[in-house]
Amino acid sequence: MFCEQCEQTASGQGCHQWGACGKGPDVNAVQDLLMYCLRGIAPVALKAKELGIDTHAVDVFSCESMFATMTNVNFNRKRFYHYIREAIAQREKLKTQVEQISDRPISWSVAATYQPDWTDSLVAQGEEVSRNFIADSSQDIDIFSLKLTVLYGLKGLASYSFHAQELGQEDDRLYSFTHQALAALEEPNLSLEDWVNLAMKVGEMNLLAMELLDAGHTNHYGHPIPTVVPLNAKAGKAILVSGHDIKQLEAILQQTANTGINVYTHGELLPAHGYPVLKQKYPHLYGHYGTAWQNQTKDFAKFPGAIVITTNCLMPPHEHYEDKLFTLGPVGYPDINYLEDRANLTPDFGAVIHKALSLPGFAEDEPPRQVKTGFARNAVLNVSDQVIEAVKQGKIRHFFLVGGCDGAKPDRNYYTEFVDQVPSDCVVLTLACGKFRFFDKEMGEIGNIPRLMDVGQCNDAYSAIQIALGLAQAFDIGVNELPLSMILSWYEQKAVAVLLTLLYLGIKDIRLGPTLPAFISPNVFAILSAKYNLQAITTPEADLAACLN
Ligand code: SF4
Ligand code: SF3
Repeated sequence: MFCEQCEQTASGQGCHQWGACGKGPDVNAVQDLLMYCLRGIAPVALKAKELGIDTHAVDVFSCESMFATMTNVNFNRKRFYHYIREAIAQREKLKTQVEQISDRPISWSVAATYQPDWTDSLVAQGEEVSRNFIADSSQDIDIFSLKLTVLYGLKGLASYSFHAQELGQEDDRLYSFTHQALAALEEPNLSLEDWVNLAMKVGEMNLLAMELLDAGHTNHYGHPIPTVVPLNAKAGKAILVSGHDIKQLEAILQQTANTGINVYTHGELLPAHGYPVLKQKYPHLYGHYGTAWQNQTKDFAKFPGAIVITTNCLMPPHEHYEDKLFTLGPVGYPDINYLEDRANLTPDFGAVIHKALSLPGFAEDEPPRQVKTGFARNAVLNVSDQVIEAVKQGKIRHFFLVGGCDGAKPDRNYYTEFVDQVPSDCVVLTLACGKFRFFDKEMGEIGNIPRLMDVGQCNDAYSAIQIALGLAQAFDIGVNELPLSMILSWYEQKAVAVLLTLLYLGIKDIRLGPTLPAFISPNVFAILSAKYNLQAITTPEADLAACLN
């Protein structure tokens, strides 16, 4: 196998025997085969769009199934068999429609005519497709690097497009671009410059996807407001909801209303508490449980109720909690309960409720502990006058956006230490699951302005961008001239997409860690450093000093 799409890739050089995430070579092979099938759908979908044929089913399918190939999403080989069958069926159906309308014969690419041998091993066919992709792409290490950057960024983009679509927010530019970029991965003759441009286009389109997702969230649930969230458990039956999917969280809240069950968020669902509509409508959306995704095997084992995983990051579960674990949507694991969609794209959570009621729940109230979330763009920009005044009076010297993914490696302590050392006249904005390294730290306030503000999930990078642009406009300077430094941590492909968005916007001096992506070659990194001054993190002391200089 070969996979180097995430930060924990083996020895920083690619997983070859077995995934450090727990993904086996068989699953990796069928994921690669699915990606090849999606590269085969792409030209057919583009031709269909050109002819005015409805491609919606294929568009949504491409995004959802690509999402399933992201790190820590789906480990179930059989699920990928199903996706591959579906991909070929959808492609052939669309092709028939195209050929009926087209006034001349079409010569399709090899990928667009590919047919797996259903009587033989799909794993072996996936391995072959993967070997061919590497052989065709890797003669030029820098082009291979950019191809992988585009491929991994596309997966992140697909995941946000999928979430936005669930909330009724779609834009054909996203789907068309996704197919164009997938088709480009089969193009042998693109130059280095073409690939750099395509990577930036992934960033541009990801900005649109995050904007649509932001609209989906705020239209349904209101603009987040600063909200206190209990971290202590409360006596009673309990369901824990993990991942990023707020629509599925709402469906669980609807179906658990009046059951006496308290619903807790986990991981990237913490910011859900900031949405006023959810808080008002569902008083049993009680608190947050546990910390970052990589601690889930301990946290889930202790949780005395049912657990639903809506998206990444799922770790291979331990046997002492797997019977209370449920997955849905693109997420899956062999022999773990999977909740099928109903017509409105949310499952029947009856089995989850039944499980939660059969488990002990929390016996007693724990001593109070809390955090605050909900500092999204509206909340922050509403007090921009006070922020600007505080900056002008020298009360706030600098802003740090310390955000991104968390992970298990010890060198991620950099982010905890960095925040510990931020001087008392500076403000930290944070987002995504990397915040769990310091999210409950008491940092106090400067005037009325909290020194630690949680902007939201990783996709709320959109909100953070709007905050930065809003402040730049208020100060009447460029965003790169703001007293703002971005200290980012990455782990999976959503973070790749977000990073490409920030580069597309021309944001400079980003510090990235804990290690640089294995798929970025030294030359490609040199190109990005020269243009954007993108740099690797060093030590908290040295980076802080450089940012404040
Ligand atoms: Fe390795 Fe990451 Fe790929 Fe898993 S997703 S196989 S850890 S590179
Ligand atoms: Fe975290 Fe998996 Fe990336 Fe949404 S939940 S940021 S790692």
